[in-house]
Amino acid sequence: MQRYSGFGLLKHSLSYHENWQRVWRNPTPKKKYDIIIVGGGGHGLATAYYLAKEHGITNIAVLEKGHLGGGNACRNTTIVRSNYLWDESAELFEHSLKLWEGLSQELNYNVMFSQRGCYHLCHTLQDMRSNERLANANRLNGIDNEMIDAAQLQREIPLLDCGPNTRYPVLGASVQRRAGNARHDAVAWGYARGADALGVDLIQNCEVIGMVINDGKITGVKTKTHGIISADRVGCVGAGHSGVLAKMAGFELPVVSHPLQALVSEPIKPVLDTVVMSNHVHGYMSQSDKGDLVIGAGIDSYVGYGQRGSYPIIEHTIQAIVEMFPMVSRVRMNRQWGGIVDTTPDASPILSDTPVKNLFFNCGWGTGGFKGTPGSGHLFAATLAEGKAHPIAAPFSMFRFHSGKLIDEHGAAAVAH
Ligand code: FAD
Ligand code: PYC
Repeated sequence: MQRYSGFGLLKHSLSYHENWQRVWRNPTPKKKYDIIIVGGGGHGLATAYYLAKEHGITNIAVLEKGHLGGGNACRNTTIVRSNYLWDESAELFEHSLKLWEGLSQELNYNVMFSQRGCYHLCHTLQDMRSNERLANANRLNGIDNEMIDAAQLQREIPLLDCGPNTRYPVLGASVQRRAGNARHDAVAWGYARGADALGVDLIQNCEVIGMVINDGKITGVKTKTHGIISADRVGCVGAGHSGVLAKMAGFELPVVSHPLQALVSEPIKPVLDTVVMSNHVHGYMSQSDKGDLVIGAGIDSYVGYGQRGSYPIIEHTIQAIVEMFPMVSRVRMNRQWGGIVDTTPDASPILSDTPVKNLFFNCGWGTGGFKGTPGSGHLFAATLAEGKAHPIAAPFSMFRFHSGKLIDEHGAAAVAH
C-alpha cells in the first residue's frame, strides 16, 4: 500500500506535515487488530508509537474521527513543565519531561522543544508560601524549581511590570528553568510519522460510535464508516470526548468537558523569551517562534463540546495580561480559538483499566495534557501491552474515585481546571 510519495524529499522538513496531509492514503482497516486506539491526538499517536517501538506490537490501528492531531493537540498553548506538587504527579510529569528532552532525536523530527523556563508569579504572601512549598517539594523529588524575588524577576523579564503601582504587585516567582514549550502540531506529526513507519494503521475520518462487548469483555468497536473492527484490546484516548466513549461502554467516568480558549497576537519582534504564568491575576503568556504572543487563562465555566470560547473569559484574560505586560495594550490580537478539555474532580489524569475487561482509558488531562504527551503515550503503551498499569500510571486508576485515594493537583495545575 502506498502511503507516501517522494518520501526522501519530504523527510525532516518543517512543512513536512502539510505535504504529508496531501499525499496521505487512508489505509483500509483490517478486520482484526491486536490493539485499537480510539483518538488520534498527541496521546493516542504517542501510545501507538511506543507500542510499536518498545513493545514490538505493530498490528495496531489508531481510529480518528477527524484528522490526526486536529483536536486539543493542535489547539493548545504548548507549556511543558513538571513542577507538580504531589509525588505521584511529579513522577508522571517528570517522566514526560525527560522524554521531551530527547524527543526530536527519538523521532528524527524537530518538535522545537525549547527549555526557556516557566515562571509562576506570586502576588501575595500566600502565593509566596505556596510556591516555596511547591519548589521545596519539587526539589525533594529531584525536579528543578527555585524561588526568586521581584528585583531578580524584573532583571530576568524586563517586559514584566514588577513595579509597586499595579493592582496586585508582584512579590516574586518560582521558576522551573527546564520547563518551556514546543511546537504542538510537530509532536502529533512526529509520533504519527514514527508510528506509521513502524507499520501502525492510522485511520482518519473513522468515528467510533459503539463498543462491542461480550460477557463483560470488549472484542471490538463499531465505526461510522467501516462497520465493526475487532481487537483483543482497546485503549480510548479521546480527551474531551472521553465521557461519551465511556457511555458507549456502559459506564460513567468522573470527567466533565469544558471549553478552554486561547488567543495569539499579530507577530511582533522578539520581546519575551520565556513563559510567564500568574494564577492570581489569572493569565499566561509566551512568544512563539513566529513572533505571536501566545495568551491564555482558565476553562470557561460552562460545560459543552463546542470547540470555541465565550466572551467574558477573553476580556478577563486580556485584563490580566495587560496588567502584567502593559505594552500588550498596544498589540493587535490576531486569532482566538477553543478546545474541549476533560477535567476530573482532583485535577489529575486517568490512566486505567475499566469495568470492561481489555478496555482501557487514558483521559482527564484537563488543561494540562500537552506536556504529558510523551509520558502518557509511553506509560499507556506499557499498560496496554501488559494488560495492567505501569507502576508510574498505577496511582492514576479511575477506581481511586471509589477508594478516595485522590491526587489533588488543583494548585499546581496552574490554570483553573
Ligand atoms: P486531542 O488532540 O483532543 O485528541 C483526542 C482525539 O480523539 C481527537 O482528535 C478527537 O477527534 C478524537 N476522538 C474523540 N472521540 C472520538 C471517537 N468517538 N472516535 C474517534 N476519534 C475520537 N496542556 C499543557 O500541558 N500545556 C498547555 O499550555 C496547554 N494549553 C492548552 C490550551 C488550550 C486552549 C487547550 C484547549 C488545551 C491546552 N492544554 C495544554 C491541554 C492539552 O491540549 C490536552 O490535555 C491534550 O492535548 C489532550 O491530549 P490529546 O492531544 O491526545 O487530545
Ligand atoms: O498546564 O501549564 C499548563 C497549562 C498552561 C496553559 C494551559 N495549561
